[in-house]
Amino acid sequence: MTRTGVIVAAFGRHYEVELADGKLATGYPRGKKSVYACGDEVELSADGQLLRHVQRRSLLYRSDAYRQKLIAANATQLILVVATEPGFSDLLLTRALVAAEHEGLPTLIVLNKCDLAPLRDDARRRLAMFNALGYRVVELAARQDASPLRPHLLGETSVLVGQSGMGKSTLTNALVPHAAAPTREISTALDAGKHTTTHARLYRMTEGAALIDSPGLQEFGLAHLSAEEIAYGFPEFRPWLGRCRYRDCRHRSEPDCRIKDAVDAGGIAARRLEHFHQLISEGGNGSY
Ligand SMILES: Nc1nc2c(ncn2[C@@H]2O[C@H](COP(=O)(O)OP(=O)(O)OP(=O)(O)O)[C@@H](O)[C@H]2O)c(=O)[nH]1
Ligand SMILES: [Mg+2]
Ligand SMILES: [Zn+2]
Repeated sequence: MTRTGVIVAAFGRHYEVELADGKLATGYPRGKKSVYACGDEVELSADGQLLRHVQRRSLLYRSDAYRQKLIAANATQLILVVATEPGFSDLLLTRALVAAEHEGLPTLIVLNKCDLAPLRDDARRRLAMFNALGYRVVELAARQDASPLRPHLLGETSVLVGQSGMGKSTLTNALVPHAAAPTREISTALDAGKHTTTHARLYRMTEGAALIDSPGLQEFGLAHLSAEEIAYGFPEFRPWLGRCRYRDCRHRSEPDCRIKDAVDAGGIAARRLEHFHQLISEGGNGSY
């Protein structure tokens, strides 16, 4: 007899599955290569073999030329977590935003550790570019009070993504009673050369909401996206796409480039165009 459930923890070779009756079961993929992610709705056999996953509403993943790394399935919202310290990469934010745009996932940015006031203004300045694009930014200090985020979680399955040490698990513990997600001081985390959170886990919240905590990441490859898809992942580029003189314009130094015009006119941040060039120069995105 087959059973259905939701993957609430993804360890790679095995999975924790929450069955329809609320009980937990262990699920094993059939092949060596696993195609399942935290958040997947699955069917499994009586002995725990994962048979298939139901069609996904969304799949957030990253990839390089060789493989894909699934982050979460069926999330309805991406929450990118950055902090006043350690410093964060704005290029990584752009990467994750492009992946989310491609999946049609709304994104919210959390600026954590706002108790470290001297560093807050600099972080705010670096986030202003994203805020101006319409991405919401919520400021908080997870160690003191996570409530500014609560209204944004209602009815959503939110996945927390960000570099190691930004406070994703601290935030999870503040929002989910009894979550007990492990957290660690940054220095010791770096000494160990490892991220504190080693696998994604889904936590149920009240009122149908869920929160997925995921391991910190340094890379967010987009080899699965074509150059056109990457360009479309920059919402501020969209009005201009297809309107440059050359159909294959890379928006570098070509004449009559609408994107460059928009940068000159102040409608597109030069930094975002730099990010775009970085992303399409990485290969795996087809010709452009
Ligand atoms: N000052 C301050 N420190 C915080 C805050 N939130 C988290 N931290 C600290 O930041 C460190 C890293 O927190 P974690 O929650 O483990 O970070 P993470 O993003 O889950 O890291 P990975 O699991 O490695 O991806 C811990 O020492 C936390 O106590 C905050 O609001 N203010
Ligand atoms: Mg963590
Ligand atoms: Zn152009």
